[in-house]
Amino acid sequence: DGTTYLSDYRPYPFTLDRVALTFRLAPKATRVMAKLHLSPREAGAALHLDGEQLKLISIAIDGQALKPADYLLSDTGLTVHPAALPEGEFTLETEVEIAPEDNTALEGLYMSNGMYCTQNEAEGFRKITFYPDRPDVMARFHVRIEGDKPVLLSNGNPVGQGEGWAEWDDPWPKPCYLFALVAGDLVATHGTFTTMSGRKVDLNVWVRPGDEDRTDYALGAIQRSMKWDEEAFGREYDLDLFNLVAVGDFNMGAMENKGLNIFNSKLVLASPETATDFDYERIEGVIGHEYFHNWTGDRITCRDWFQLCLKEGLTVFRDQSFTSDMRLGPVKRIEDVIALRTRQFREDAGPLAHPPRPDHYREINNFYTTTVYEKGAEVVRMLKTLLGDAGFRAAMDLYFARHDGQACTIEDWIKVFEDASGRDLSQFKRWYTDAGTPHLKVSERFDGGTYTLSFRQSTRPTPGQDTKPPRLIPIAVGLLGPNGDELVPTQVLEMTEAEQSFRFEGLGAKPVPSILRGFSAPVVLERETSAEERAFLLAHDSDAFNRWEAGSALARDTLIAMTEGRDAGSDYLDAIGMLIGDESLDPAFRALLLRLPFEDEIAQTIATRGGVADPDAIHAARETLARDLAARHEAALSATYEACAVAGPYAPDAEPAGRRALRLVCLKLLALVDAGARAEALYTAADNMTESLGALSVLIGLGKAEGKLAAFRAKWQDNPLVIDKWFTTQIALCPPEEAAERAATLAADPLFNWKNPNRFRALMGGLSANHAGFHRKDGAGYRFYADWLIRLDPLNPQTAARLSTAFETWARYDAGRKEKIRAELSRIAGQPGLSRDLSEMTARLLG
Ligand code: B3K
Ligand code: ZN
Repeated sequence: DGTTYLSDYRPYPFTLDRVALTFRLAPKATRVMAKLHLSPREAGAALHLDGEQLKLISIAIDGQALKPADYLLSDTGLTVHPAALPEGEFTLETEVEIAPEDNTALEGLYMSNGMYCTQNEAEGFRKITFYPDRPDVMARFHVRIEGDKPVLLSNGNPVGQGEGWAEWDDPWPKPCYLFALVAGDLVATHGTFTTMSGRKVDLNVWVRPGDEDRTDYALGAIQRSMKWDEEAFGREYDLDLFNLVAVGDFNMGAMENKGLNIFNSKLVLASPETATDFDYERIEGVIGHEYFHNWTGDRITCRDWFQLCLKEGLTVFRDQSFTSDMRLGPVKRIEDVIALRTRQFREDAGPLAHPPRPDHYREINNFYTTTVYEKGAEVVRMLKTLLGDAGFRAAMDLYFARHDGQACTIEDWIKVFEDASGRDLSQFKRWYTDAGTPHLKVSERFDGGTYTLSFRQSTRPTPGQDTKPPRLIPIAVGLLGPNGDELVPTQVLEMTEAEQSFRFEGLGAKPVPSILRGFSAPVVLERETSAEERAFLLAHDSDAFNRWEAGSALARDTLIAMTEGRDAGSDYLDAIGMLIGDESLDPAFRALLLRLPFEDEIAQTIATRGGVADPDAIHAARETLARDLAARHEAALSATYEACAVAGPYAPDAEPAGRRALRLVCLKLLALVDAGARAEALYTAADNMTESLGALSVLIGLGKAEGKLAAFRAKWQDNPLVIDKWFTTQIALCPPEEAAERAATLAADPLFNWKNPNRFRALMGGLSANHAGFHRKDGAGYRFYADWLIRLDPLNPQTAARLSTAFETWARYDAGRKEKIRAELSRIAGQPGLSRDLSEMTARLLG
């Protein structure tokens, strides 16, 4: 049925050490000439090359044209019969024709605003030429580009250029998914970086003319990434040139092609007037991520796509560490855990659950998931926790030394950590092979000076995995005394059994435990605990993560009690009050404390505890709690709002960004008592997008933004990235009952260029982010969303499939909503000619 299995892996029977490619560019008929230097690794093997949607013009071996009987051509590739192959080394030359302009899927070679560009991961290269399109075939590429564009780029070093042509040579062997070509009318912002061994590297950020005034931040982020990777991992850049290109049509965030990173323009272009603090932080993080892939991805790549988390989990871990060092570490950790829980725990709890290393797929693009990326990063973080900083660094050094230039597996990776530490990590490996989020139930006993913490771990069944053996869980624990002092500083308990107890001796009084400090393992902690204890930890815990966690657990429990009509008490409101104006706490940290849990997160928690999530009740509870919070603490919120104003010109650094974040949280709450007066004033006064969009968002929530939205549209209509925000924000934050209609109105707006992935995501993502709006009882949200997935699928299956994950939570809701979601999924599944991408997704979603 077209399923690929990990267990079917076989090495490629040929080696391919050199490739020469010539591109003769034309929008409707690009010619690609490929010369592959091959030699057999086993006698008598047929030569199979992947290829899709290619028009074969010619094919020859060692200069001799092949006869039709020598090979077989199919929809998915080309196979040369063993009898037509020479015995030793040989060259295979093909010429094919492709039509970049008709490539709406944006995989392979396509066009964006008149510019040629490529996206080959995972399997796009087979849409460019006949080739063994698999990551374990690594070759040196020489590329000639002919075309009437002023800038012609590929990987590696430029080795010649003239009017209408350029040649590039990449000295580093690489799999074809890292091949890139860009040709267009582009301008560069130039910079340099001197590496730790004193080599000068030229840096270019390439953008469309007119965008060059928004590139400085990206250039600085490249320089900071290069420096950081030298300091934190001892990794030096390995070419004399590093090019980065921004494109407007891109299916995802960015791509780590060797020496030629290609980015979605929203992750490059930034100016104070057009980008928010959040955008700046993401730009720096993603630029870091792609740059760090140069070692973890490019120099050491994956043997096959099942090993994807080998490069992605590790590289996310690296970019998180980078951001943590560039900004506020504890705040970054909390943000990452919020994202993990809202996205990955949700995936792990639903029909799409899969291990960080899956063992089968139909369409690999459907496995670029939060489990592979973010959970993959958590698994690396746990290795670091288990080995300690020095042990981790030693293991990483061994990984680079042992596997440079290779295509590796998770087994290779684990072996490195075993060899570096002398430990047996076979139980730990289950984190890679088993799906689902472990639940950790905690109980405690205090008895004659001995304090005992007992844990029970269990993981619910996930699709295809019914039983889950216990995992090795690192549990970082500290104990606090009754006055809030740290009695026992953080230590890492290693849980290996299904049930296990740990004792702490010689304590004078019953301590208060701070468990899972820094979120030391991606698990759901279940602990019967009192609101008093949470408030105590919120006031005293020395671990910033657990401090925040105590506050957010209080908010969560309060909200859940409210949705169930139980008396929620005032513990949360009492506890949070003292912290609002506490100058000893970072503003960014206070902003996180004051931000109520997302509605989707509350729904997830309710479902995890066995309840049925009611989106309307959740929305109402959150509104009510916000109102109560504002009314109760108006004075402190107002004082903090004033105190956090940032003077002087805008800077995107962590410190002023944290103040703005706190200020905007206060603004949002204050709007519930001042009817939006402060938001009106801030919107008028703001000189940066963070504050304008923040103020506008508040007014949208109050239903008082119509005039401003129209003016905003008129002002920014020529800036696609700002217009994307305009689409998303008004749908995501408008009153839920209006969301579906608003989405429909905006879908008819001439600015809704739905073939552009950013714009499509802006609208659909806005709708799915409006939890109660998307899950409107009558199903209007579901219907609208499904209609558009059906419409997009024939053009861009990858993006359609990706967005179908909005439906993964259907099991949380009442029978009526469940049925409506399932009906939409079945309707999508029944479309004639549905893509492999979307049909795999609907099949898995329906279970
Ligand atoms: N490696 C790319 C993702 C490719 C996604 C293909 N569907 C970007 C990244 O993770 O850095
Ligand atoms: Zn990546």
